[in-house]
Amino acid sequence: MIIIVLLVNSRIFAQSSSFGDTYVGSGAELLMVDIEHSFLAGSVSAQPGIIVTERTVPRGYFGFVGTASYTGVSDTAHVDGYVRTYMTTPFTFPIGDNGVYRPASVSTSSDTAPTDAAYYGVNPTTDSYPATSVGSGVVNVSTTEYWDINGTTPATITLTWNNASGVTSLTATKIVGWDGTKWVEIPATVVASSTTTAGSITTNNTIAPNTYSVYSLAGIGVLPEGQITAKVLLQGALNGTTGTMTKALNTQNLIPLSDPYGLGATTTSTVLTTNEITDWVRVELRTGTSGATIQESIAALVSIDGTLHNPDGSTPLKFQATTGNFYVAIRHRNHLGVMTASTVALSSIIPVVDFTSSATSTFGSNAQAIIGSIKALWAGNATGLTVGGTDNVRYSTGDVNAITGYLTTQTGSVGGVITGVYTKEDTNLDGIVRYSGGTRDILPITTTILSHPVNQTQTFGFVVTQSF
Ligand SMILES: [Ca+2]
Ligand SMILES: [Ca+2]
Ligand SMILES: [Ca+2]
Repeated sequence: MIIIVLLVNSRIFAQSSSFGDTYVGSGAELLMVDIEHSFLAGSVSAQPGIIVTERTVPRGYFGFVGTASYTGVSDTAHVDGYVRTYMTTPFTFPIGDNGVYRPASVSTSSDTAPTDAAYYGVNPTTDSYPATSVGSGVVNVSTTEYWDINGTTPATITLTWNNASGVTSLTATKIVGWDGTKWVEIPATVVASSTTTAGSITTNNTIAPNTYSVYSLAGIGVLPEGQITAKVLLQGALNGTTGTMTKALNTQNLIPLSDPYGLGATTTSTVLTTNEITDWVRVELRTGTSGATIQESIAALVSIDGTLHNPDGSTPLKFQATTGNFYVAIRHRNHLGVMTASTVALSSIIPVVDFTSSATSTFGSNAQAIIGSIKALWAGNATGLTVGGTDNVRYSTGDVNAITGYLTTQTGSVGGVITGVYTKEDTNLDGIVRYSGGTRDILPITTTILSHPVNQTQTFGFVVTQSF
């Protein structure tokens, strides 16, 4: 049953001179009962375009009753003022201000206890809701907008944002309500399809709209964690034909669950399996002349296609640093590292650092091996990563000796074979260290030395040095 609310002191001023001139005056209510109002074409008693209702108490309202609905809402066609819903079904208030459509929604309302809402495209501080008066955990209340939502019927409340709202971090964005003296957080969850330029957030629980005077967004302008989408391939593990890397260490359960660089990162076997991880790598943010100063280092996991994952399997990579310009270096325990040619800006726009692509400029010359159309870190650094130094791959008195020495120590003979190990002397990352045979670990060393573009004469004495 539909209860039609009495229009007390009903004074509807429907001016017809131009698009958007319907005005619902003080104390009046223009009701849409069981009809669909077209904001583009108008309806029986309302002009198309923007409908203005009186915002000052006693207010005017544009009401929706029964099965009423609307179409054609936009920045140039909505209600500039108060909209009221009498419906139990979820309702999005077609409201805006200053030529901008900025809806809010409630999950339910009621014939006998309707809910109304208006959008104010102004700094709440100027309307006596100071953005700087905040409760625990609330930062950066919006200084550009708020919503007045009123009623006693409990409902979940959804607020929206657009590119003018200043949202920079989805995780930082909150719904806040003015409790009479300050803005307090109302537990809410960002709707999954949201981006920083268009999105919405819904309270986790139902709430009587009258609980708070007005509602707004907080966490506006908060920078997200610094994030980088990154990719790198390891030549020693790479199949040049398929362009993907082996995950032999993974399938043999040889990859340690704590990172081998001592950075305190841990992962799980599930993450390693699910993401087809080849190995751990070390990612550095560097500053200073030639990126000589390491500002931050994290351990990451590289999957067989080169994609870097956080230790929990997620992407993009997350850093403590949230803003700033950094050289990005990716290093590995037995490959030569690579670094960007110039600094990369950490910001709300997540940069992409793809070291597998020849389009990505790298620091120094011949920074990586070129295999067909892709690039990969130079393999063969069996002596291992020197964090504070510059590593190289050299034949004698170097990386070959590291392998022969390891085998001699472990097996008593250079000709011995060790299986099931996770060690820097395993240059092709197959979990085996051996000196001879088709999968011998000497091979990546000689490949790096003999294929280096500067080593035209292909001498074994040539030393390949990390390019930064
Ligand atoms: Ca209110
Ligand atoms: Ca070396
Ligand atoms: Ca090996």
